[in-house]
Amino acid sequence: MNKKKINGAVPPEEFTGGTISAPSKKAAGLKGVQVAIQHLSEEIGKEAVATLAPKMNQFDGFDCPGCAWPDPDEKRSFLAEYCENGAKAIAEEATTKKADPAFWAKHSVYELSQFPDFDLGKSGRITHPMYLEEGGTHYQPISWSSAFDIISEELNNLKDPNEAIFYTSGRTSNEAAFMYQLFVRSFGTNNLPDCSNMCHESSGVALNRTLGLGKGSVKHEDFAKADVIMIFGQNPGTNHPRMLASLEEAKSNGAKIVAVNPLKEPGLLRFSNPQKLSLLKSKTISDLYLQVKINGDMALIQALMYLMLEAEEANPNTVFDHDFIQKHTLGYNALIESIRTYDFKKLVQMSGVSENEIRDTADLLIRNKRIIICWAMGITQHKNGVATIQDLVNILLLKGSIGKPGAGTCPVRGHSNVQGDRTMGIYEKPPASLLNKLEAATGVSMPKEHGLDVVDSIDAMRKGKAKLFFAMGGNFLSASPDTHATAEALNNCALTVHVSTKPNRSHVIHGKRALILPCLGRSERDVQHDGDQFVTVENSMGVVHQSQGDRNPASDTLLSEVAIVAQMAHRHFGKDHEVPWLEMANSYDRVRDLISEVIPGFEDYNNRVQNKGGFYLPNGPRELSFTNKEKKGLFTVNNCEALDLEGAKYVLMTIRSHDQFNTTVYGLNDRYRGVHNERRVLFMNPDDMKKEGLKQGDVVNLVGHYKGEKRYAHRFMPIPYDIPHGNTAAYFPETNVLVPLDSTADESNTPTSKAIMITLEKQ
Ligand SMILES: Nc1nc2c(c(=O)[nH]1)N[C@H]1C(S)=C(S)[C@@H](COP(=O)(O)OP(=O)(O)OC[C@H]3O[C@@H](n4cnc5c(=O)[nH]c(N)nc54)[C@H](O)[C@@H]3O)O[C@H]1N2
Ligand SMILES: Nc1nc2c(c(=O)[nH]1)N[C@H]1C(S)=C(S)[C@@H](COP(=O)(O)OP(=O)(O)OC[C@H]3O[C@@H](n4cnc5c(=O)[nH]c(N)nc54)[C@H](O)[C@@H]3O)O[C@H]1N2
Ligand SMILES: [Mo]
Repeated sequence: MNKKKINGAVPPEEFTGGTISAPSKKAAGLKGVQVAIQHLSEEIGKEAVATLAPKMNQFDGFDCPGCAWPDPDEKRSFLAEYCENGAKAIAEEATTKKADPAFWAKHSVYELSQFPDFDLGKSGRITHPMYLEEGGTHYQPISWSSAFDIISEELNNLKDPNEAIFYTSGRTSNEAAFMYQLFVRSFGTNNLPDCSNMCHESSGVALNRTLGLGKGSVKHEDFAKADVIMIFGQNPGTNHPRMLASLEEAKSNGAKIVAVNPLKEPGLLRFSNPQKLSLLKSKTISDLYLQVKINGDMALIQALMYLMLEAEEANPNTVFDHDFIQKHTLGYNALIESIRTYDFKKLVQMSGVSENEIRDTADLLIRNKRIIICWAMGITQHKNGVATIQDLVNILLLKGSIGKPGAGTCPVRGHSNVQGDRTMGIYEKPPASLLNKLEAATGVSMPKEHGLDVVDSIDAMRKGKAKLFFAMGGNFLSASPDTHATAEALNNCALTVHVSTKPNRSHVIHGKRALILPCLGRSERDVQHDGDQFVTVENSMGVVHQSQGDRNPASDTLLSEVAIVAQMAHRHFGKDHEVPWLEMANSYDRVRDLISEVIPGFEDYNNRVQNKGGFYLPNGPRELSFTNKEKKGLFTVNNCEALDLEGAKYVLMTIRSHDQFNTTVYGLNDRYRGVHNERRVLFMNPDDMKKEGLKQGDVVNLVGHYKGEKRYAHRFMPIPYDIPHGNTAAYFPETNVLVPLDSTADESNTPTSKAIMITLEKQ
């Protein structure tokens, strides 16, 4: 399909005047504390910093709206269980700046579309519901009741409920997520795409198949008990900074840490813990740093399994845990047969890692028993993401490293409640058991046909098969692949609606009519008819706990996400509907009571969530009870193939800078990688730069190649960086325009954001 380009869909392609320095050799430390305080002071004022920061991630405070790394179950630092990037996340939400009706009157939608993402986000908190009428140039304030009238009118205009798409980002609380999916299914569709489709979906598919649960098996405390921790395709120094404290503890208990990453990320090299008085002393994190080629991971894992099998055959019963394999697994012989056919030399070469380093790593796996494997977007956002994760599981099963202390799977989640949202039923492919329980508990009949994920939703909107787009949080336009295709999709809709805290590009690339519904943030007090409310969230390790803000809301007009869903549902279904929507929003205890009835593991929810620190959800693999089809830990045979360059020259991975949360740009620095005041950079191998005749300060266009089509991202500054030959990196979302909509991971349909085939065009 030919793409129509909509002006303003991509941020302005202008440089901000960057400087480059040598990358840092360690993460956090005093500089981290200083930057955290600076961000908070700029957004909320110096005085407020002292009262806000200590509330984050404490037992009686609110959950950090940043990442999903868990809080320690017992000890919580007196200084506050937060980090530099958590502080930026909260500064962003608690800002005193306002995108109020005067702001929207001053700037037309077109004008706002020409703002850089940084300026758009920094314009402040949205204070009132805003409406863009058909053909309108400016958003105008509208009452909540008129906004709900418009939504209901457009829902009634649809010929089929499947013409509506209901997206969710991962900050939504359990209560809001549960209400939202109930509303959507009561309306008649399972079109519930979420950010997870672009994130850890590959983990969900692989783990469900092999272990029966799409979540990780480790607990926070396992880190302190591990012998070996492998970290694949993850940059915790920036994206999960509190994980570094867990790694530090693991190390002081004797664990060996192996990082696998095409970039030498400073957070994985050395760490100085800002919560300790020995601030200036930094500690080494990784014992081995395997600088794989982009997507060289599967070759590396298979080379490791080859060496493990060799050692096992030389000394039977010393490497593999045969007791475990016999009792708890299926498919061992087939895997061993396939390992025997591996071409070791070829795998080494495909991985990009030296044979010596691979042998050193294999030794660690051969000699030790308690192994944790962590991974994130460097693994999931590849065509073979599912298969690579299945191979990671193979290693753990061979070692019996599942369901015992200090061992297991650790897919490190992104958004702070992305895991909880899925648990609550935000899923386009709901299991029949969920639908049956919803029907039994509410008396409303639920749609059985599976719905659309992110990529398929975009396709449906582009083709005019879906006409209403509703987003519970997030920034669909900028986060999704193929920006121009996504813009066209939103543009095709009769109505686009965003429940948001701050302005973003999805508000300015809109349907015929558009609404912005402003909601409370995590740190804000939530008072409903029956009094003060708290919400609950689930972290990356399956702990469900309370979160309660106590700040005054950014405006009196804001509604909570729960109230927005309840009022929208009440308006649409009328007062005689089976679900008492408004009463549930009056007291979230009622929402939790319904969750108790419907979602396994949430029995007696209202009582159990009173526990300090919350409670663990049941986790089959952790207890060696596998609920997949085979009822066993399943070995799989996975085929290792080289990336198809599509005739292009370089592979591009799209990554996060240190100063952003997904599409929210906190600042223009990527301090650890030595980039200051600039986002339009291309990290390149110095030899490759030489070959292209490029020097620092030159400007190139990135040309994406896929199935004979070309895509362009203009004006990037190549900078020499320690990255494998033929590999490049640049930031998301500026490069999303290059991610082809139909280039997705097998089975999970996750966009392949870490492997885009490009050539360079010198300007
Ligand atoms: N401050 C902050 N925190 C965040 C976020 C944020 O944007 N800012 N985002 C949140 C979300 S939603 C998520 S999902 C997580 C994301 O957390 P990460 O997954 O750490 O995020 P990315 O920046 O995408 O980093 C991917 C890492 O994988 C490496 N990589 C890329 N390709 C490959 C490959 O082929 N093989 C290997 N081995 N490595 C590869 C990159 O060099 C990079 O270090 O963080 C969450 N936390
Ligand atoms: N090229 C490329 N693309 C990617 C990725 C990549 O690595 N490379 N990563 C992918 C990943 S892992 C993810 S998770 C997605 C992220 O996709 P999204 O979750 O859709 O994007 P965010 O940037 O996190 O959403 C930010 C917006 O959320 C709103 N918001 C913030 N807090 C709240 C709140 O409390 N409630 C509500 N209702 N709204 C709030 C604000 O208006 C803000 O502008 O992007 C994906 N896209
Ligand atoms: Mo994510």
